[in-house]
Formats: sequence, C-alpha cells, structure tokens
Amino acid sequence: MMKEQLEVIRQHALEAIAGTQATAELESVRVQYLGKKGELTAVLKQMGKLSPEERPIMGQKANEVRAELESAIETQSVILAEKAMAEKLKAEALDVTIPGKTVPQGHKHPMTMALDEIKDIFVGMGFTVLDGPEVELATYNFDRLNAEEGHPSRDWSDTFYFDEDSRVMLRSQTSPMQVRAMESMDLPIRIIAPGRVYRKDEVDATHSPMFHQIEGMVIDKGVTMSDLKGTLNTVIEQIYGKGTVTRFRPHHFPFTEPSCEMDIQCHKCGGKGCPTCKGEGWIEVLGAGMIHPDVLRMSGIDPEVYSGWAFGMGLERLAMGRFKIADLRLIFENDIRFLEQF
Ligand code: 2U9
Repeated sequence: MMKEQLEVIRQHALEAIAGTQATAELESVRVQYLGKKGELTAVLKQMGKLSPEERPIMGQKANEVRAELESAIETQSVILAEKAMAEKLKAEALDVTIPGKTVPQGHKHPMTMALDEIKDIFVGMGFTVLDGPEVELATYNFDRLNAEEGHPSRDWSDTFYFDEDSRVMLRSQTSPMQVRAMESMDLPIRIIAPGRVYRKDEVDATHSPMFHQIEGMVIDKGVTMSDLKGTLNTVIEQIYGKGTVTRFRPHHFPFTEPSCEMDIQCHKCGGKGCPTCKGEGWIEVLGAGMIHPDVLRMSGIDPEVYSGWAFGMGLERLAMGRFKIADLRLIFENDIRFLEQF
C-alpha cells in the first residue's frame, strides 16, 4: 500500500520537476513534495503504523525516492539557470556594429591659442610665466609703477575701485605682477605676466571693459635697449613670420624711461598704406621701454647695479591681427558659428 503511494509520488514529482519552467516554480514543486508539509514527508509520518519488518524496507524505499527527487531537482535547477541566463543574454544583446553618435569635438578659444603660442616663444627663451591677483592694491597697480596720485589713469572714470579710498581695485594692467616679482624673486629676473585687466571702457569694435594683456620684464646687470630690441624683434618674427620689418618709435610711459612703441610694417600692403594699416603702412603691436630707475628703486633694486627692460601688449589686438577678426566683441560673445572657424 505504502509502496504504491511512494511510487505514485515519485512519478508525479519527477514529471512535475521536469515540467518546471523557472527556478521559483521548481522551488514550489520541491516544497510540495519534500517540504515539511510535503507529500513525501506525509507518507514518512505514517511509518509508525507499519510492522517492524516492513519499516526498514519502506524506510529505505522512501530514502531512495527522496534522493532521486533531490537529484532530479538539482539537475533541473542547473537546466533552468542556464535557460534563464540564455534568455537574459538574448534580451540584453547589444549590436556593437551599430555606428555610434558622434560627439562634437571642441577646441581652444582663439585667445587661448594666441596666448599659448606667445607663452611658448618666451618660455623657449628662458622666461618664466607668472600668474597673479586680478583684485589688486592701487599701490601695486599705480604708486609702485610711478603713476602717483592725480595721474589720469587713476581717475574713477577709468578704473574699477572697490572702496571709497581708491585703495583696492580691479587691476588695469598686469604690471603689478612684475612689482610683486621684483619683491619676491631673486635676480636676475626673466618673466612674462599674462592675464585679464579691467578699464572703464564702453564696448565697441575695439574696446571692452575687460581685456587681456601680456607683459614681460628682464632685469639683470648690464641690460640695455639693444637687449629689448633684439628680444622683441625675435619674438615678433616668430609671431608674424621671418623677415617681418619692425620700427621703434619714441613714446612715454610713467614706468619706463626711455619708452617706445614697436610697429610692424603692414604685411598686406608692404608699407604703402591700405585699409588694414589705415593708410599708415605700419601697425602698432606693443609698447616697451627701459624700466624707470625709480620703479626699480621702489622695489628694492639698485638702479646703479641693475637695469631692465619691459614690454606690454594687448592680446586681443594680437589675436585680431593674427586671425583677421574685425570686431573685438566676437572674441567675447562665444558664438559657436564664430568659434568653429578656428
Ligand atoms: C614694471 C615696469 C615696466 C610694462 C609696459 C607697456 C609698455 C605698454 C600697453 C600695451 C597695450 C598696455 O594693453 S595695452 O593698452 N602697454 O605699452 N607696458 S612697457 O612696463 C612695465 C611693467 C612693470 C615693473
């Protein structure tokens, strides 16, 4: 009687196990037959009713059925896991041959291109590149550069001040960095100081209240105007091409003496005069001069022992000439149609 019962359970259970489609389903079949309240367990509970002779035989049979079912469940669980994995792989399949979406590639802003180029030239000549604060003390921006109280560039109509006493300001030139360098660096000094500067200018095709300058300075024993001319001629030839003709005109700056401005002969008309050079034949590129003895002295350098030269140039003007940009505002607007052209 019990033997038949075990056989029926065995048959049904094996069929049910083989028919399962998923791991969860297999687990409920296992519980149905082998669980605490399962069918096989129920039969085993009746063992007590058997005679002592029958008991071990039935016990052995029941154990065989249990072992067979457990092994069938194990086999089925491997089959179902493999099936689940195959379905998952199919569902998540990626076609790696589909062409990707192209991401537009950016590039440096023309101002950065111009700055990097000029930095490379000076670094190649042994200059160090300095960085410094844009919010400056008027002492560094003006006094220490020989522009005393009452100098027109100190006027409130020209300079962005932070306080009523005109002591803290947005730097109007990168020169205060050179003053800081004179204070902190050992001589000789060979540096360039590029960066943003601020002046109260109305915006038009050639003016902006914020623009970029690059200034530079050399201080050593025996430095002369010919070092200034030789170095700047070499730099300008690297920027504008070998054989570029230059000229130096006398000028005045409070921080240099003597002072000069450097022009290049118009590359468009070769000096005859054309719209590019506004009929002049020459294009102004930078200002320069021998550092004023008082400027050296104010920063603790003895002008009887040391001398130096300095220059300053507007980076936007350089970039506009170099890349043929007609309007300064284009440089700051960041219109992608403009930037894409570089
Ligand atoms: C120290 C001593 C001397 C820096 C110099 C110029 C001449 C110059 C202008 C160019 C166009 C400013 O951007 S611009 O408007 N700059 O002409 N700058 S010499 O001379 C210095 C600087 C620092 C201690």
